[in-house]
Amino acid sequence: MKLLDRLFERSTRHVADTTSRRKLLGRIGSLMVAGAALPVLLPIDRTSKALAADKPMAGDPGDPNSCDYWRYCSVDGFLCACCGGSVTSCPPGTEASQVTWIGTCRNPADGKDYIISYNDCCGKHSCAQCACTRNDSEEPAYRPFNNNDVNWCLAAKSHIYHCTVSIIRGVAI
Ligand code: ABN
Repeated sequence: MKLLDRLFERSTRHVADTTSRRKLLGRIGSLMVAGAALPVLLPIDRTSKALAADKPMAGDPGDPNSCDYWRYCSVDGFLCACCGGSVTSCPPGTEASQVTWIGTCRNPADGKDYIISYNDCCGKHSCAQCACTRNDSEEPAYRPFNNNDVNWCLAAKSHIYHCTVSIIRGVAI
């Protein structure tokens, strides 16, 4: 009986010593890695950060009130710069949509391609100033995932479309 007890105790201790601790440490490690990765991987709203970071740049040629301005290469809508806002900020009383159209535009100053999001500003009736439909890379409406003729305010609190901002999200490589 004593022998059986000893055998059982030894094997239990072995399992406790090796498996559980390792597993626990492994789990803690995984949690720490996952915790660090979450803010990067989750679709967290970073619009305000991007808006704040997108200050006028050196080497940013062109007129933001004109459809020809380089950042507008894939825009479809009224320019917020002509509506009491700016290239990157919605006019007072409106709110940026979080779901957007994304384009890639070349900055003629440095020859680099930039990823631009075209957020619609919502909550006031249509601005109706500086209507631009450049739509580089856009495809017809029967290919909806590649079509820009969409009111992105449908995903915002107010569905009423006012104008569109163009925010640099990064360099395309
Ligand atoms: N994304 C601008 C827009 C708004 C309403 C309808 C068409 C396009």
